[in-house]
Amino acid sequence: NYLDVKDDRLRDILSSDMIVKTDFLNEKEEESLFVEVEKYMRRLRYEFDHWDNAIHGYRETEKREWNEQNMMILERVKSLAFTSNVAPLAYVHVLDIAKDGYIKPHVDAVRFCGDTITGMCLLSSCVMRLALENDSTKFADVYLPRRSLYIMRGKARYEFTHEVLKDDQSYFKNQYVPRDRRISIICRNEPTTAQNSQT
Ligand code: AKG
Repeated sequence: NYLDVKDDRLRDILSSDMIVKTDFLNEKEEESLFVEVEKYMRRLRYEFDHWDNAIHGYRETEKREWNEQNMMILERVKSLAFTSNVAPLAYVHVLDIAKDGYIKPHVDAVRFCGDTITGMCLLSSCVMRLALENDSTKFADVYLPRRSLYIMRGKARYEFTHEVLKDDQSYFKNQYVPRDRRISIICRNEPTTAQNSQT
């Protein structure tokens, strides 16, 4: 199982709102996505030095056009992840974090993104920690193997912060999960007006 959580209430929430599909991509598909994004990514420098950023050691882009094979993979992601009738955003977020990069706890802004965040994990496995935003002592660790897809929605998306652990903290059920360069290809949907009117 990909979820490590002690609290029963958190387990209930996250078993429906944080789903991981192991081996969502096969090796050829991973390579095909990698080749297309690497053409652009390798020209960028990793950013390390902004202390107030949620992400350290990263480079990123938003991508709208994909080759035919990769478009088919993205269609598979969207039809699996976006069950509500909220339209997916046209731009896909490509995030490349270095071996020593990491993502600090944050909740994605409700102004820019709807109830579902779904990401394919390329090149490296990692541990994602989801903690209750109003009580960070309550958290769950999620194992995201290389080539998996996660679907984070509803309460997991709105009420929990998410982070990707640094290499020296990268443990799942006491097992070290080595961090390497990792690329995530993330689809989000349109913000919902109901969420926006609360802010
Ligand atoms: C974000 O872009 O807000 C993330 O936390 C990215 C998560 C990931 O790399 O899968």
